[in-house]
Amino acid sequence: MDCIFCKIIAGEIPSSKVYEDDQILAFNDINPQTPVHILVIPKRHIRSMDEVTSENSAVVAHIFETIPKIAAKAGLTNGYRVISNCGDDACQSVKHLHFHIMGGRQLPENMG
Ligand code: DGP
Repeated sequence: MDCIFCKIIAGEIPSSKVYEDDQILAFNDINPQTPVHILVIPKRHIRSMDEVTSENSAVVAHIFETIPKIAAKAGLTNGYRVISNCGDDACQSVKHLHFHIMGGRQLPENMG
């Protein structure tokens, strides 16, 4: 499958990993927009939020259970933002479900 994030999971493309377990991987965004900018992805390919179903949503729950630990480890003691871009209007550029953890400075109130 021609998916950049699947290649990162397979170790075919290097990444700066910050967390990994049997279900998910977290690594630093190659183009950070905030001092801390981490991507969290399921190891199983899910194209976007639109493809989350009752059959695969356990991994999404696991991601959200793990995000606070990843954020704490990254030093985000004063808050952070979690974003998932879905589809063209949201400018989703990588078609593998991912959650941006962004923080390390005061973020703007406006998100759109
Ligand atoms: P989105 O626009 O929500 O699809 O964000 C995709 C993010 O993925 C974007 O912030 C840049 C990041 N990205 C793309 N390719 C790579 C890569 O090869 N390595 C890493 N670490 N991040 C990547």
